[in-house]
Amino acid sequence: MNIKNTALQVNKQSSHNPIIDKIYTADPSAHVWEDGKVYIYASHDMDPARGCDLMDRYHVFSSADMVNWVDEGEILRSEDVAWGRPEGGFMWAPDCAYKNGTYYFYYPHPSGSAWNDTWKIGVATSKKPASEFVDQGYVPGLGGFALIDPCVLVDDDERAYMYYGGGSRCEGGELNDDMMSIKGDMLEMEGLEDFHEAAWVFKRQGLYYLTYADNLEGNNRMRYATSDKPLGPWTYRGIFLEPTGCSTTHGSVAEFKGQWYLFYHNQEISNEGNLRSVCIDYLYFNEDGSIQTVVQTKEGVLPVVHTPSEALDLNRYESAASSTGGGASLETDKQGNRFISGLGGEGSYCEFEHVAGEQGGRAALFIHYATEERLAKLHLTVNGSDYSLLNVRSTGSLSEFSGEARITVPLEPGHNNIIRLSGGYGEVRVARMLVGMLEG
Ligand code: FUB
Repeated sequence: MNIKNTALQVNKQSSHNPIIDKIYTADPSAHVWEDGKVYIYASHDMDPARGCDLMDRYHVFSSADMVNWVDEGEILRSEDVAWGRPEGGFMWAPDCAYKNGTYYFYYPHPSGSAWNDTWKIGVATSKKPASEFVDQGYVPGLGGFALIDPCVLVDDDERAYMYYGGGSRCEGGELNDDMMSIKGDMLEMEGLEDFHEAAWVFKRQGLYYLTYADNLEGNNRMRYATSDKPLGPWTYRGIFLEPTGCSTTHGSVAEFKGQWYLFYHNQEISNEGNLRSVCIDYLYFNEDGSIQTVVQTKEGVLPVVHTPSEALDLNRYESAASSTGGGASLETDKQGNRFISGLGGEGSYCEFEHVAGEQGGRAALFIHYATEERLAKLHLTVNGSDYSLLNVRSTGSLSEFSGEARITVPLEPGHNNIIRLSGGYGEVRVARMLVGMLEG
């Protein structure tokens, strides 16, 4: 069953915490999908609450700027789950993953009346991020006591890993390509200190982070550990979220347009531990990759400013440079933002391969750059054809990526267009290229 209940909150200065105040939400799992928006998959604390039994009717929330959030409506309820416990309820902390054109929504739910001994991880799928989910059953071979809080990481090489855990035990394992069954066995995650529940795994600069709730009586905190492998062993790194005032804590970490955020919940609105509300605050890393303690605020976060290109109603996507040469190279700054430097020397270049041209036709390119030169240039070729010299103007510094060069070029149908930017006309750094197909 899909029930659409769209409510848009507009024009706020900052997001304010809690960010969702129309219904009670908890356990936020945040992801940035290919449409450039950030989505929150949350638990729904049904009001009035009775313990955590009645949690049901998952909603998804989306935002293009981190401040204005759209309730995309309900996506799944316990009545839709044919294998679920007859009494319903107990739709606990979910997550969502995207692979090969399908969104996989993972949720913990008991299959029997003895709820805490019959947990399973259900999977619902859709071709859309926030609607039309259909339950596909549960992950076979897994189940039982405290098997809650699934989280799925799709790694850069497209291999996917599932983690879950409650009752002080956290396990992880690789998913098969079907995203609904486990390859081999689940393994206990080694090296975590005081794990309670709420596992969340993300990757930054090649390092895997596993965050989780600890066991502090009545006031769980969030801790984390890191590893250079997706399934550990893990090195414990510390506490990064102090108590929120709520007996449970559960969060996710995501990067949106170059800034990292913590999504978590508190009980600020209701003052009841089972009527919780999702919040967002900034999350910062130290140079050694450790996470600074998150400052919990009432103000929340500021809107992410749209560039002129994003204001255009285009079906845009970001294309990453796949190769560099002639002295140009791919670099990462202290905030983890990637850019291409060394485009000053003659013969230097960066190339974007596999650029999608959809059915073929005109495409607007938005090249985001930084330069100190008053008037530098980049040489553009498309599919081997000499196309244009692009003028780029000073942004004041080589770390100020506020420059945007827009040009429209023809692309071939399919996914094999090659766009090359060559230097030799003044030092320019390129942060990213956005591509939007134009009609007509
Ligand atoms: O929301 C129900 C449960 O409370 C979650 O599964 C836990 O992580 C805790 O937040």
